Amino acid sequence: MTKRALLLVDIQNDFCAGGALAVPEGDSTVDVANALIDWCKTRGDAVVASMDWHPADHGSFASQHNVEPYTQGRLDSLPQTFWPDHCVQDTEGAELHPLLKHKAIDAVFHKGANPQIDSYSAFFDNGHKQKTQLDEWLRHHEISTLIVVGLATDYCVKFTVLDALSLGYSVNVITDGCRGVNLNPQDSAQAFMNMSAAGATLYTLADWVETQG
Ligand code: VGL
Ligand code: ZN
Repeated sequence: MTKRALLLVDIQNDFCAGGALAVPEGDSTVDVANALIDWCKTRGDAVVASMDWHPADHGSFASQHNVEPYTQGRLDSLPQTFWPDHCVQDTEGAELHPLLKHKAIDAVFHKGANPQIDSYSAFFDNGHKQKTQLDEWLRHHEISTLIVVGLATDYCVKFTVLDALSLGYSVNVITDGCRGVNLNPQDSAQAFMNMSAAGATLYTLADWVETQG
């Protein structure tokens, strides 16, 4: 039996309504995530979460470069979108959404703590220089299949899914449990296509529940 985990990507206040980097309809990921938490807990699957977790002077913040949010630049010699200050460690904006069933979460993995580099993926920083503990935790628990939902489709969900696939996980993305920033209107659709082309299987929640029993 291959063991499975639900991975909740960055379902944090700052990516939801009223947050510093509010993703359109970001809150609507919470009901889908909670339904999957119940579904997974019933079946003995693990539930893990990533959290964007920046120091106040993080290099991805436009405020650190005196530029407007959402402009493009470079950080650690990589192309970088400069964001509004968001998910600052130990602030309310960095907390998990209050309606998310967070008591069900077995382990949380923080990312983005190094001020010099951004970290969209829950597995690696954007330069693939440093790894979080997520891969080791999943291996330790003999988990090889992931169910992924969260924020944002076109950044942290996409890069988490692509890294998971390259690490050898079987990855299922629940599309209605994800929402994107969409700096360009097609970014989320493009991201889902990239994930699918790389080997992820896309489901709606209804499809998942129907086909996986
Ligand atoms: C994210 C932009 C900046 C995300 C994190 O969670 O998708 N996006 N930091
Ligand atoms: Zn961030």
